[in-house]
Amino acid sequence: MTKVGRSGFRLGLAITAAVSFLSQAAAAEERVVNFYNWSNYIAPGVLEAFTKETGIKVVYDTFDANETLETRLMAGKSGYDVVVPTAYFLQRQIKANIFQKLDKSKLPNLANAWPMVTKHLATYDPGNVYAANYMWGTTGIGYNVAKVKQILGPDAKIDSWDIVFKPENLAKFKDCGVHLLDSADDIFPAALNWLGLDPNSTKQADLEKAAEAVAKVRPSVRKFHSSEYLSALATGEICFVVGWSGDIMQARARAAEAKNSSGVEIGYAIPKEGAQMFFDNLAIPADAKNVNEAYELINYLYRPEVAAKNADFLSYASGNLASQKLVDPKILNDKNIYPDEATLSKLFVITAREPATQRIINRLWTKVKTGR
Ligand code: N2P
Repeated sequence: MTKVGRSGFRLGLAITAAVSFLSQAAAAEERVVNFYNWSNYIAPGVLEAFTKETGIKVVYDTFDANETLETRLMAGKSGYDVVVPTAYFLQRQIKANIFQKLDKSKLPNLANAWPMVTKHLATYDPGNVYAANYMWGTTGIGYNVAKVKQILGPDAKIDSWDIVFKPENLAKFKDCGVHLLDSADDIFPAALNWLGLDPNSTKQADLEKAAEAVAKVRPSVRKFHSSEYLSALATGEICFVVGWSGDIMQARARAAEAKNSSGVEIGYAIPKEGAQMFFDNLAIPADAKNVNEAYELINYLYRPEVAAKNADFLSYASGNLASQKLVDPKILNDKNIYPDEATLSKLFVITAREPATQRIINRLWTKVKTGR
């Protein structure tokens, strides 16, 4: 009994060893890329098609705030191979040495990049050494068309930040539901711009005025959040948001698809006083383990047909110029997605903040949100 038991045990060990050897061999062969991207920021099917073609498995994870990404990257050993920081975060992250220089010989499809965008990005990443633009967009106002008509009258137009920052205006939307991005770097510049101050201001007194403007409308805000508003707008659960262009237009598309059931129509406005234009970019962390796979993924995302698929589905402009001939004309001709010259002249960009300024911004933001 003991004998049999012992040999059975030995056999068991031998099998376990063999199985573990085989699975290690398989693991050594399996190619993986860990991709950490914004939520609602890739067209369905893109990553699956990449895996099918290359055999590289994509471990996909999402975030909805630059601060979340930055905390993980700064802590080191994030485990990510491709990440998507917004340009004004990228700028200081480059200084903190958390990215590797891109080997452009491994990214032939960067020849498709849009020079207008590459030039903008160079103000954050001189020489475009560390990053390639993925998508870009604006921070504006999303609204439920029927609710706006019902509340403000049939001829009402949403075209000014007055609707957000005059407390008596935003209060009208309180009951049907208001969300604001949980992003100080989007909301404070909008408030500064509305106040007639420099949206890029780093003066404490200016930032305090912006915080005060947001604090005054806070009683009308149901939630500060940066991804939930997409479906909440589409289903009619909320009627008003300060959010990102493409997310709001994805809500519009989703509501239109569900037309018979929800009947929700969504509008997006770039206010006449101006709005922020942001650039989100593909970069490889310095300590990435799967660097070749990261290059393959970035190069794949830069194929014109892949970039066009993303622009079509996401309603964000792609940093890929060659993709434009493949983008749905409805998307390409939508000035809220691909702004024309007149719209572009109203847009502003923000630059990286010094740590001291960022600390002030973060403190004011927490205070505004919590009311303390
Ligand atoms: C995608 C939002 C990306 C824009 N959901 C934020 N930079």
